[in-house]
Amino acid sequence: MTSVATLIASIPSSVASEQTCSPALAAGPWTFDQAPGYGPGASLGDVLPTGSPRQGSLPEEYRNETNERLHERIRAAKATLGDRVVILGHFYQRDEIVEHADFLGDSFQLANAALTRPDAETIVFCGVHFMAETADILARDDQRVVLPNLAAGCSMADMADIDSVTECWEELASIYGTEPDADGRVPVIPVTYMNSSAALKAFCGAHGGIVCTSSNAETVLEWAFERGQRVLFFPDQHLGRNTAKAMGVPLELMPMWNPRKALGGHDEQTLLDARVLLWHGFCSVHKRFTVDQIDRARLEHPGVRVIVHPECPMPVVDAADEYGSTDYIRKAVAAADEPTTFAIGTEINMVNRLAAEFPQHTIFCLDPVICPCSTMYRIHPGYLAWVLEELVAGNTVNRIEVDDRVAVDARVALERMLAAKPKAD
Ligand code: CIZ
Repeated sequence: MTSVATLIASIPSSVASEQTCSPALAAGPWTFDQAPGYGPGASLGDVLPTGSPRQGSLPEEYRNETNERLHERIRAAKATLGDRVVILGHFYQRDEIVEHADFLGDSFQLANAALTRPDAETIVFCGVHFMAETADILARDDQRVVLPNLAAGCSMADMADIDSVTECWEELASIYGTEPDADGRVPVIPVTYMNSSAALKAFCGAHGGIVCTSSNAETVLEWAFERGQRVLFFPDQHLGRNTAKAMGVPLELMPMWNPRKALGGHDEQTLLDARVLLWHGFCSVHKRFTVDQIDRARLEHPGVRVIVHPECPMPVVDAADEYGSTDYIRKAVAAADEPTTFAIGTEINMVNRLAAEFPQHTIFCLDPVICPCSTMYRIHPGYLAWVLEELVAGNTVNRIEVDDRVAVDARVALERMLAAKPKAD
């Protein structure tokens, strides 16, 4: 199976826009290091959020190095560092990075994996910014977390910022008040998806709320409904809607909050009746999946098993045979005894890796256009070689350090999440 990076590199630039979702994917990520507006965010055109870190130029010796030499340099630096470093690779990373990772998994599994390597002084997180922040919050005080490219952010995480959520919270308090009902349930519980800044996790920790992942979202909503009359769910509207709908919450009781409008764009009664207030965030990769793609897969592959991620829009989740987190998808494929055709609606690096790992099955991505998560894709072997060789030289570059005041409250919300086990476990 050809890696996604090799596949993109092999497409002539004149046709790249038809076969990939962005012709810019064919360029080395350092091409954009100095571009105005380039920074955390899923599309190369996203505006840099205020205060977000800038990568700066990757030294030329890494930009001009062949892939083969970069791999040799990564292996040599890793061997020199030994147990002092642990490299974590997210499921959505390119194969050229995953081959150097000590652990492969979702953000939650990786944050836990780092804890199993107490000798590691440095955790090199090949994922995106919010994942490195979470690892830093959960890591020991003497461990450092490094993100190889600081521009590897998450546009969904950037769609909810602490100021807009705080304003929303205050507006809600003006309607709901702050007093619990006769059953002791407070008016509203904040729930943030793992894909959010440390500041929002801290907001949840400080306001009786919790963090969820895509694997334990239902358990977390149950937890929240035991303690609150309603839930304010951010940033991913789709995960919130799909999960609450599966739990029987009617769609009309799930208004979407628009931070640019007074009362989020609703009248008071709608907000009073609401069970789940959804933020307007979404994932740029998962929103590409459509019901048409599912219909086509069923037409072309009778008997196909369609599994999609809960970050997909509701009609797509409804049309699929199953839905679940990356971990769910992996386990479902691994558990299939008979050779099966799977059409998967999640990030393409993960889908192609599953296809290579389970050759007894036919596995393909529902989206025919090659569209990796473009911020995950910014972790190129050049950046990994650079951060590792700097560590060998005694320098820590690209450290992600969450302010202690934020980390304390964020840890409260994360610990509540750790206690909320996924339904399938
Ligand atoms: O938590 C993660 O790693 C993400 C982004 C999704 C998932 O389903 O695992």
